[in-house]
Amino acid sequence: MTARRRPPVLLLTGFEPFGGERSNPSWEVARRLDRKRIGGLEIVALRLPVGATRAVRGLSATIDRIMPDAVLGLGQAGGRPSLSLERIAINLVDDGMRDGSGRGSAKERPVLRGGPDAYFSRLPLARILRELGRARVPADYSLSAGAFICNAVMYASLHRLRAKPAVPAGFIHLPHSSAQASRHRNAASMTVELMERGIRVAIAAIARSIKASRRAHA
Ligand code: PCA
Repeated sequence: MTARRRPPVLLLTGFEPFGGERSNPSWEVARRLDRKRIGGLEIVALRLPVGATRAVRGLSATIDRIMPDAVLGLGQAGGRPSLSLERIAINLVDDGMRDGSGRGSAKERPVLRGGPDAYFSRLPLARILRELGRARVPADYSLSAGAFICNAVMYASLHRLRAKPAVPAGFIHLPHSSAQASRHRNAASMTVELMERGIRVAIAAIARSIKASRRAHA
């Protein structure tokens, strides 16, 4: 008997609200896409806490359990004017900001003791940026995902998948949503609908690059 192959799965993570906000567009978008199929990839959404240790633990356990074919992390970077395609994640947590539990502390530590200094994104960034441009969703590269929880999650996903180089993994930061804009009058914002459209385009680009690399190795 041949086992039926499950459809390829993309793990899409978002975060709980933090910093006194009522919502976090990263989870708003991930939640809307949960269980959808995009480019043949089935989306599994996961909501992460804004605490480095808990977020990394939850993410790593989910990667081990569902063995995704791609991982895309989303988070909020308030003040950025467009979707930020992160290029690198570093092995550093500097959570001088308060975390979601309200117990922030300014301690520097590695994301994972003994891990390499940094990982590059394994998403097809050029393809994603090109297709976002075509779809008229504002987007740009960002050199580094910072040194807070989003960076820790990007780092941990790339570390967890280090022995599976064919699995694309990386991170995209989102601006404030329009719903958050009244609290941040001088900062750029976007509707959740536009961000969702952008993330759909990004996932479709990831799906195409997975297909292209499978064809190349067939
Ligand atoms: N943004 C924060 C953590 C959670 C989120 O959505 C960050 O950029 O690290």
